Amino acid sequence: MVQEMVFSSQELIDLEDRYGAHNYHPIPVVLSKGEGVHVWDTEGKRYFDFLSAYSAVNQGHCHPRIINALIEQAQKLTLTSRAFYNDVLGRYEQYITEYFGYDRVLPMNTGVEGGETAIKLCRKWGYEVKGIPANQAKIVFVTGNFWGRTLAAISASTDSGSTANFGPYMPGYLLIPYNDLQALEMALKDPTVAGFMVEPIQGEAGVVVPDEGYLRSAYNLCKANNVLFIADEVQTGLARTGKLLCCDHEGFRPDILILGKALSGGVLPVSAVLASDEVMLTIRPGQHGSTYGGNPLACAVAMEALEVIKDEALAENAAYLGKVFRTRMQEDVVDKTNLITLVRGKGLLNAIVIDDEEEGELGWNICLKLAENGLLAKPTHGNIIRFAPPLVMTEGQLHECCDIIARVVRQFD
Ligand code: IF1
Repeated sequence: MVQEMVFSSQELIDLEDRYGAHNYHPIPVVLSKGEGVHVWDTEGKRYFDFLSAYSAVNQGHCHPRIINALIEQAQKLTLTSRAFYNDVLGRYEQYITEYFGYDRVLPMNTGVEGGETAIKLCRKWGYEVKGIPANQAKIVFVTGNFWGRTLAAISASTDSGSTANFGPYMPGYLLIPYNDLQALEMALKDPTVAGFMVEPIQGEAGVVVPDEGYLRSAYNLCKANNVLFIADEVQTGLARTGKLLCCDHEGFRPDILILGKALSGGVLPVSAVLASDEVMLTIRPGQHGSTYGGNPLACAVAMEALEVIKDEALAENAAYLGKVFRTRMQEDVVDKTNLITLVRGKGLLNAIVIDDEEEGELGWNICLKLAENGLLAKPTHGNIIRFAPPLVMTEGQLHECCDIIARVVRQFD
């Protein structure tokens, strides 16, 4: 065995800078180990992970049951392609469709592939079931949406950082304001609209929570206009907001449900699109797919990741600890400093908004200081810091983290 070379954090950062694309600007911390709510850097410093890989490790880093499922399947069969059947996919398809209450699932890999698949399904349904004239199907999106980095995804984006100099863009998209039912009602009058795709809470936009009842009313408007409601629960799903799905807070089932991230507990990319027979069976053999979509390894890992969510009551824990977190932030940060204007979120998907009009370095500098104090978070849009720990956190750990956040923010006040 080659003697493993020991690199310092700085040497590892320099390697990425020299040889990697510069498509990220990470917080300067180099991680080498993760377990539960903690991660460790190469110098052995321990941190609370308050980003959870953007809600991909809801079950905590390297959950033993999920890792064991990975190892067990990895020693048997990892990938067959869909040219042949295998002995895991069918069991997984039954398991996940019964778990969420849908007729069928189309397995993919990344969240954005889930979004692309949902749009293709919706368009196909629009032409073949709703009867929209060829190539005229439209999808309604809301401003501030984020569902990935592909050309179809950025074509819906209203963020210049995501769109500039990547044109031309995908046609057939309508954009309306988030949390605006009148605008949606107007848009749905267009008979060529096939679907409305929305995040129940906008993650990238800065944990933007719509008014109570918005989602349910939007769903009702879609039903009234024979339009499919597509829920992008890639970030809000899988117990993150205190319910299994964020849409569960308003008691309706999306026509098309997109899942990703924590579907694999942060072990490998697994996404899924769930829908009814009427929608799903509009795609026939050879009309969609992916080399790794539904591979045995992903299916085995995803089943265990979903079991863990139920067995460890992660939704209930997220609901309870979310209330504790927002109360602590309100009392110890918002009410005690002039710096933070508000805390918002649902379950353990929260954010604090900094009163920093020039959207400058304040969010970044606070996150650097949080890292020094053993808590990892990253700002979005400069003045918003998202806080999303793994859902396995205990109340004691959460209070310890709130103490760190309050102490650090007060230093900047
Ligand atoms: C990055 C953001 C979060 C998502 C929703 C689909 C996808 C995402 C609601 C696509 C992905 C990731 C992408 C990642 C950082 C992270 C992110 F800041 F970019 F926007 F979470 F808010 N729908 N979000 O949030 O899933 O293809 O990535 O598996 O691009 O830096 P993916």
